[in-house]
Amino acid sequence: MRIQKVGVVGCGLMGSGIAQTAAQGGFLTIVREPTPELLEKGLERIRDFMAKGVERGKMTPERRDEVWARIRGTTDLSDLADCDLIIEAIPEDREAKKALFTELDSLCKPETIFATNTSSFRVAEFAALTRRPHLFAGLHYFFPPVINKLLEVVRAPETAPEVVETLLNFGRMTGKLPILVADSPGFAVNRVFIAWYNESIRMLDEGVANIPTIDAAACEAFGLTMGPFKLINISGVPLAYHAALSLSESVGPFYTPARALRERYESGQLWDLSGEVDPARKPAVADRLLAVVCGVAARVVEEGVVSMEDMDRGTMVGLRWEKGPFALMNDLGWDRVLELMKPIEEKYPGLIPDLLKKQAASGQPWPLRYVRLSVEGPIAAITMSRPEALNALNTQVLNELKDALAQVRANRAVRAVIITGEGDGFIAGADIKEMQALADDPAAIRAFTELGQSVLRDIETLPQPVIAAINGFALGGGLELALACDIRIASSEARLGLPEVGLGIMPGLGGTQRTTRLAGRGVAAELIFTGDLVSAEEAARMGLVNRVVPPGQLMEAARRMAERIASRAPIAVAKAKAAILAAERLPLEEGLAFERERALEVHTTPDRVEGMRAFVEKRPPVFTGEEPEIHPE
Ligand code: CO8
Repeated sequence: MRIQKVGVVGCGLMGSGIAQTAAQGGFLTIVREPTPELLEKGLERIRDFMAKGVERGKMTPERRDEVWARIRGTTDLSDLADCDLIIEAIPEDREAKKALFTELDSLCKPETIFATNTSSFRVAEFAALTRRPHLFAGLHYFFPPVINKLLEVVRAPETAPEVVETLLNFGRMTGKLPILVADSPGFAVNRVFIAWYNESIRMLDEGVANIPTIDAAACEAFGLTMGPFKLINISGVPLAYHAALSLSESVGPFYTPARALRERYESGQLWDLSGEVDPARKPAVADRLLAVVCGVAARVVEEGVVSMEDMDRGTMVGLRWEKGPFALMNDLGWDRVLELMKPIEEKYPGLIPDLLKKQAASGQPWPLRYVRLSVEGPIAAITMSRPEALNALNTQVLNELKDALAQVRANRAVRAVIITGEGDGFIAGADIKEMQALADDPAAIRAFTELGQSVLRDIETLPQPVIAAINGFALGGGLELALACDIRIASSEARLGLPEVGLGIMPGLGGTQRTTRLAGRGVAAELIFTGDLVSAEEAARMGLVNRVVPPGQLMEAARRMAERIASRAPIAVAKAKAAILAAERLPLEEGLAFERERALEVHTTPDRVEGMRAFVEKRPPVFTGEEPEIHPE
């Protein structure tokens, strides 16, 4: 499903930002407000936001003009009739939304996808009013939509899988980090977020601590710069109140707005943030918030709304928490988590779900995965899936990648492998935060470096060819990983480099060796000594990348190449790979001898018989990868 033209209905605070991100993603975008005055105000919002972006150096004037040129305004809903996607971003008024979708359904071409940005209503309720529930989903943006990268893609019961896939891709192309959630009240992240601030205010109600202490404890426990009270002062008391009220009606009384929140809402006043932090009271506040958040997060996952990994990602990216609830629980360990849960279980019976209790009883940490392996026919795809850190390589990721490679090695049906990254980055290097924590322990840094080198060597020595589909930043260890692959295809938007010396370190995962072998000493020296990032085109000119394709065609190009490789004789390909690698270490005479022996081995395979026979019979060959029979003397 191709999206080229996007309609955004409503150009208020959310709609204007949504329209800007769509235009930034390269989509022709039409915004609609019902009157010329509202439309002008909405367009002004976009112009202002982009002007601020230019002032702050986040956007060049050229980029602003280019984005602006893709935005049109209208007051006439029928101008949206031929849009491929329409995103509704009008105020949270159920009847108004119903009327809008009914009208759009009769106006728009049958294949237009509809998405609502609602945060309070069920997507299915609106989908059911149209003749296209399979083309109906939610796109739940977070404030401010241009800056906050989180996007919940809401799958209603009838949403077609290809629509979900299209919207996930649309989100990525507009610079968002999309997570997939089910159509349930509050979706995923707000369930946790609202529980977090409402519980903070309840502690104020109960006199557990004062506002500065609760804010300070929340900041420390979740690695934040702003606690719940300060945040609500900025985003608005009415918003916080209504969001809690709405969840209390749909999910249950646990979300009933805390007394002080209701009072603030009724008085129209902000919180008074002044006062002294009481260090003695901080631990009790932090413990209670951690317990509530972890319990609710596990409940939302148990309900099948979201995966554990996406819940963590959503809270980190959308709420700026340092760690998600599941990673937090893994860090705390079950003894501590259960100790935290005890008083919460008594206070809110039934809040802690069986899922959490069962996992605790197993004694095993939550099985969070950051590397996804999928095998379709003869092609394995390995996706580095830690987009909140641009897929940076930490010990856990390296271990998971090692496992995935071992599975691929053992699977004889796999004949080609693609490695790519989720989100904006391919891999932005080794995880600097983890390395910083290990830095004073030479043995730990050595172990990390050896693990990284061994995983990259696993890629290099895999019998199946490996294609790196470089979708974004390939930096430091990320470029080193790509260089360990056999072939590199890059998106034209990818940026590559070895910036280590700028961090006071040097490449340690093969950057000095593989760059030199592939592109020569001059290129290696320039990249490594300057630490400069280069474009995909420059990298191709340097010989680091085989080819460059437009971003939307990257995976298709990688897949097509993998399919061609997979259609060839696998033993011939594997032995040829070994011989190509040998060329890097052997003098020519020895290399030729190595090649000759491999070629003779390949000559004895049933696939050689099949390949030549098929040529003579003028038909495509069918290769099995069967090993030759060994006849003992
Ligand atoms: N490690 C950890 N986190 C990272 C990394 C990384 N390498 N790269 C990005 N992230 C995180 C950021 O911290 C940020 O998260 P948060 O907001 O929570 O801090 C998130 O990813 C998004 O990144 P930015 O907000 O920075 O995104 P921008 O689009 O503004 O910038 C860049 C993108 C230019 C890629 C920028 O993130 C950057 O410069 N990253 C670091 C790149 C780098 O220096 N890589 C080399 C790392 S060192 C290495 O790989 C050495 C390997 C060998 C080690 C051997 C040791 C002996």
